[in-house]
Amino acid sequence: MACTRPPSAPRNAISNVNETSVFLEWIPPADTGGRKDVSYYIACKKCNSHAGVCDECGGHVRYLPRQIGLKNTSVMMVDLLAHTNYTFEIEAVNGVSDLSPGARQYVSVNVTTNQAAPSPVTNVKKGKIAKNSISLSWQEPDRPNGIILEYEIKYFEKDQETSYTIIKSKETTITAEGLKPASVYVFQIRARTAAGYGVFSRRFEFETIPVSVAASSDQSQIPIIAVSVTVGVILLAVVIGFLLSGRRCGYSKAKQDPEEEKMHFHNGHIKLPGVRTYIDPHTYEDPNQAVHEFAKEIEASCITIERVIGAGEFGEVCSGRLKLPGKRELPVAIKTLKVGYTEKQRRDFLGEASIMGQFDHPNIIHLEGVVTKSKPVMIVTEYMENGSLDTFLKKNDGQFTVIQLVGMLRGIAAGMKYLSDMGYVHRDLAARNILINSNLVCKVSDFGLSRVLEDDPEAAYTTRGGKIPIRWTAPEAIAFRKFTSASDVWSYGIVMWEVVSYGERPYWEMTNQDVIKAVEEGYRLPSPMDCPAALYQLMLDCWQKERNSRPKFDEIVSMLDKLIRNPSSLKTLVNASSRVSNLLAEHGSLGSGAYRSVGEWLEAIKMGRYTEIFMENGYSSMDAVAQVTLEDLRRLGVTLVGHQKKIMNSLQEMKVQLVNGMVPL
Ligand code: ACK
Repeated sequence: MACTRPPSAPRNAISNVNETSVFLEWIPPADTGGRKDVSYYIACKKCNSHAGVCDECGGHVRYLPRQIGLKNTSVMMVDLLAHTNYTFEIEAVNGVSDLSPGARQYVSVNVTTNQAAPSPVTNVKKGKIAKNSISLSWQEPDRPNGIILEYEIKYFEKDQETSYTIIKSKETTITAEGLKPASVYVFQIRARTAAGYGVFSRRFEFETIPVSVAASSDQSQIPIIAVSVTVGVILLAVVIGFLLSGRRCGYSKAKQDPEEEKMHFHNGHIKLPGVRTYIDPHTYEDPNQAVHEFAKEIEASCITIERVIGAGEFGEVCSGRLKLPGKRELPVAIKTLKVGYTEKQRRDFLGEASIMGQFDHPNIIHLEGVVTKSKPVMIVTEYMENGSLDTFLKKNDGQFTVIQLVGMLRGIAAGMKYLSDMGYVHRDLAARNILINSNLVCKVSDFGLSRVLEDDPEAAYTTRGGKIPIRWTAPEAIAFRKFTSASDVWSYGIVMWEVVSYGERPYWEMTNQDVIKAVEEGYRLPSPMDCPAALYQLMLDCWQKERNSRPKFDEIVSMLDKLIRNPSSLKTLVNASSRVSNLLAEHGSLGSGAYRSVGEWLEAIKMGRYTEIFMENGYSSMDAVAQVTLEDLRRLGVTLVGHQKKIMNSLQEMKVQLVNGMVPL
């Protein structure tokens, strides 16, 4: 038998970061070393981007399914640190690798993890316990994964879980008051960062002391019997009040720390309002006050403008650098307000900063601050290297794996979940309003009030006078301006379609009126080419007519997380021949359409080179062409993906127009 050798390095490794998890995928080495026992080993290094040094990751990182001896060409690393640079080296090894003196053959991938929710609080201690109160203290979670904004403490009487109380606190101590004497209470604590809540801690049980002990331990001079009578009377009054009001649980006005908010729940019927709610800057009498409440004033001398990157409604958008005293220099995007603005324009321009400044989430564009004390007035945000998502995808048509596309969609959904939790309705969610950075992290941008729609070239006036980006907007928002998080979910479905079709224009060149009509009649966009069935189903769910039946953003995030964790679930693609069927409830005939012959049609889309092949294979009429599937195209020798797309999309477009009676003559 010939000598064998170690394999070459794995190829085309790609990564997908989800908070503090990283998914890696690669393809096998070109050379297996003449052996069949190739497996993979993952080396993990944690790198300091400033010092340029890397250390081994240590034992806290978990590898799914394993770190050594991987047979599959993918792996997931979980429990990484947040906001940290990692280098993963994927090495292919076989039975003779250990015997070889040669250098290791690996491919390396650099990633930066995102902010994540904190790990659970593990260490909770009881403090002072009285008959009606329990004090607790705890330590910050082992992995805060960011700045802890607050803690949520949930407690209830043991075995009475359906009636619980929630206290919020910025401190690591609280006192729960208004408790029953001699009763066991169960406490659970969780921490929140900008990335959301971590999971609750395990249950900690503490018991209030009985009245008699409390009385003696307080060295009260009042006889125990008197205390008991008083307690009895109070309890009786409480019970009567309780029966009269017909309520079993209500808002408690227990004495509390001003930092704490406290709410009672019963059977989950009282909804916890958003942890923080978005405040409409319009509610401020003086808009300047709103800006300075939510945005930091930056000295113009800290900003260096480098180049113009685009044009906004109010002036140029530039890239540049921000160097605040004592901080690292940052690349930033700078939106400027052009000279000669009116007071209303200034207010509307800065309105966006007043909104953006209220948000703090890894998938929402981050506001660094504003310049209002000198001219030009500027809004400074983090810099997103790859610009707007729609342009970026068009430029990189077909270049990403499905997992990467789902990663982008997951980010957008997480940002939207955050906004909907804050009570903010975006109204103009579209790929053109998403920015993407060099790590392919997508962030929702373009915030505003009426302005948002005024400066969107896609927005059109409706018969009722509003300006709406029709193709992205839910029917109820178009018809009677019912803009809600559910209408944002509809728009999210359109963004999913834009992403999977690499920036294709929704409904192609159909007119707005035809889009409204088709959607009203129950037609929906067909699946993009090569779209996983699970993703198209999610799009259709987002486009349910009944808005309450659409999924919520948290459900969308969980669904996408599941797909990312189980990539094989993305392997089933929408059947090519059924792609257009839901737009084509009643098939018309393409024969009566815009083109008189197959040749004319193929010439029109610059695919004339295939005319002969089509004719020779029986696709000699437009009606026959209507049945062509992607598999047929491949069989006919149309192997270039770009050509396949051109032909399939043109067919779809003709069918869509047909459905709406809009075939151009
Ligand atoms: O597609 P683009 O390059 O990305 O062109 C538009 C242009 O400015 C006008 O909006 C780009 N842009 C806007 N905000 C940012 C940002 N924070 N980082 C990078 N580019 C941005 C956008």
